[in-house]
This record gives sequence, C-alpha cells and structure tokens, in this order.
Amino acid sequence: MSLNGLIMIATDTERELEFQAKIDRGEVIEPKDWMPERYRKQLIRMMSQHAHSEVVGMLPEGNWITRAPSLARKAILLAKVQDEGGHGLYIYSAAETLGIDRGEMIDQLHTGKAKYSSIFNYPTLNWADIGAIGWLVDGAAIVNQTALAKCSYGPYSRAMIRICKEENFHHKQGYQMLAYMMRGTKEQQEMAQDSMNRFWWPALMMFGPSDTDSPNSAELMRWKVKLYSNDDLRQRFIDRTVPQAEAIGLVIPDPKLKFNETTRHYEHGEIDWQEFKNVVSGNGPCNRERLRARVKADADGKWVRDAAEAYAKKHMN
Ligand code: BYC
Repeated sequence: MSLNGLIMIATDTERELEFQAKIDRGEVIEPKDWMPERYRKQLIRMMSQHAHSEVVGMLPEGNWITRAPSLARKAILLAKVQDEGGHGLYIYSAAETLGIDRGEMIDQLHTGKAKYSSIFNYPTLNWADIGAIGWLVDGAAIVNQTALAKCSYGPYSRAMIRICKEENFHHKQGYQMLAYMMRGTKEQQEMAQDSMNRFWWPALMMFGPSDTDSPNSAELMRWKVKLYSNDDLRQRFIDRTVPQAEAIGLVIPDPKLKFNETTRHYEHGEIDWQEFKNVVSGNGPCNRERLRARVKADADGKWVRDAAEAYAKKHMN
C-alpha cells in the first residue's frame, strides 16, 4: 500500500474517533458535518423506513374516513390522517439532508427494498380499530419517538419534536374513543375488546426484535441514534399502557401478564417472533394490498409532479 493510502487510513480513523468523541460529549451532528459512511447509511435506512411507515400508516385509517359514525369523529380522523402524511414529509425531507433523493426512497419502498412498520400490515376490521390505532399504535410510536427526539442527528431529532406533539393528540383521541365505547352498549364493549385482542401483540412488535436478536442496535446505540434498546422501550410502553387498559375495563390478551412488585415492571408472555418475521418479510395479512395501494397512488399522482416540474422549469428560465 502506498504512503498516501496509509495517511488516508490514519486520517479516516482519526475522524471517526473525533466523530465518536463528539457523540459522547452529547453534541448534535448536522448535515454538513463529517460523518462515517455507515452512520449516514444507517440513518437513511431508519429514517426512510420511518417516513414510509407514516405514509403507509395512512391507509388502514383512511379506509374508515367515509364510515366514521359522526361528523366530529370524521373531522378528528381526517386531521389525524393528514398529520401522518405531514410526518412522512418532514421525515423524507430530514432524510434528504443525508444526500438521498425522495424519489429514490420511494422507489425502494415500491420495490420492496425498504421496509415500513409491521403494524400497518394488519387490517382494520371494525370502528374500534381506529381507537386502537390511536391509543396503542400512536402510543407505541410516542414512546419510541420521544427517545428519537434526543437522537444524535439534528434534522431527525428536530422533526420528532413536532411529530410527538401531534402523536399525543392522536393517542388521546384513540384512548378517549375506546373509553367511550367501553361505557356504551355490550356490542360496543365487545368491539373494543376484539380490537384490543388483535392489536396488542402487533403493537408490541413495533419495537422490533428482542435485544439479543437486533443486529442494528449496538451500532445505533453507540452513535446515540437509539438511546434505549428495543426491549427497554417495549417495557416502557407496557408499563404505561396496562393501567390505562385496566382503567377503562379492557383486558390485555396475555394470560402471563403480571406486575412484579420487586422490579416494579410488568412481566409479559412470549411474543410470537415467527409472526413478526412473516409480516416483516412481506407475508402479513395486508402487505401486498398496502404496497399495491402506494404504487397506485404514486402513479395516479404523477401528472401533478410533472405539472409542478414543468411550471418550475418555465419560471426558472
Ligand atoms: N417493522 O436491528 P433491528 C406511526 C426490522 S409510524 C418492520 O432492531 P433497528 C404511525 C429492521 O428495520 C412510526 N421492520 O432494527 C403512522 C431491521 O431490518 P433491516 C414508525 C422492523 O433499526 C401512521 C430488522 O428488523 N416508527 O407512528 O435497530 C398512523 C432488525 O431490527 C420492525 C418508526 O419507524 C418493525 N416493527 O430498530 C399511526 C421509528 N422492527 O432494516 C402511527 C423509527 C424491526 O436491517 N425506527 N424491523 O432490513 C426505529 O426506531 C427502529 O428502526 C426500530 C428497529 C426500533 C423500528
């Protein structure tokens, strides 16, 4: 190897050490700062998947806009679904600061190269599912995103601050809807419990595989992209959600769930990781339907993008 080559290696190692020292001092990394290629790639992977989740997440809820039982519920649901679209846009923009184009990220979603959250591959079968998504799915997202709001990459952490505020509204409207149903007729109570039974375990899976099975966690935690492990965040979600379920009379569908007086945490039953793997690898109940809907929406919207581009070109000349 040439002397020049050796000098470059030494320089890169020094830069990586300085980068790590910066992270350890709690400093924030901004787009123009030097960063290891692997840090950039990991953030693009995670942020693009996050943005895709927000956008794909509009589909199961969007299905219910025309079937909302009252004008007020319809207005709330419309606002929530629009918020999710906005979250996707903030996060795509934040990811673009890492040198990737939004079109490329969307292509990765459409060709199955990029993932999105497993939770959106489950169907919404009844109106209570809209409550469960707000309470459990947004509730899980808040636990995860409150931590991400303190992550080391500036544009991502700043996007999370506004997103978390909106997710809090989503979470409260979902819980309020289920609380209302649990005070209603026997049929409403059964519908709410049925939804809880179907969404509880998939919500726990949102936090990703258990720590011993999470290939990306160690690196992401060293770089303070992740501040807590998948299992720690899952536990935090369980601890805060179980008392909320009990307060409105919903039963958690886990016979092994019990509060440990010594650790002050809930212990839970085994998560079905085989189901998680199936869903993540494209074989969940709605994977194909969700991707088809996104690909169609993209194709249907092409004329708008073309028109905007033609207009921009005309006015730039
Ligand atoms: N679903 O090494 P691991 C919302 C993948 S939307 C699918 O632990 P990592 C909302 C993982 O990508 C909020 N895939 O990964 C919207 C990796 O595969 P690749 C969504 C999953 O990155 C509308 C492999 O499994 N929130 O709030 O260290 C309506 C190994 O995992 C999942 C976010 O996206 C999963 N659940 O940790 C309502 C948060 N879990 O990429 C609500 C941002 C794992 O190596 N993302 N995988 O092929 C994160 O915090 C992290 O990426 C994760 C995974 C905790 C999800």
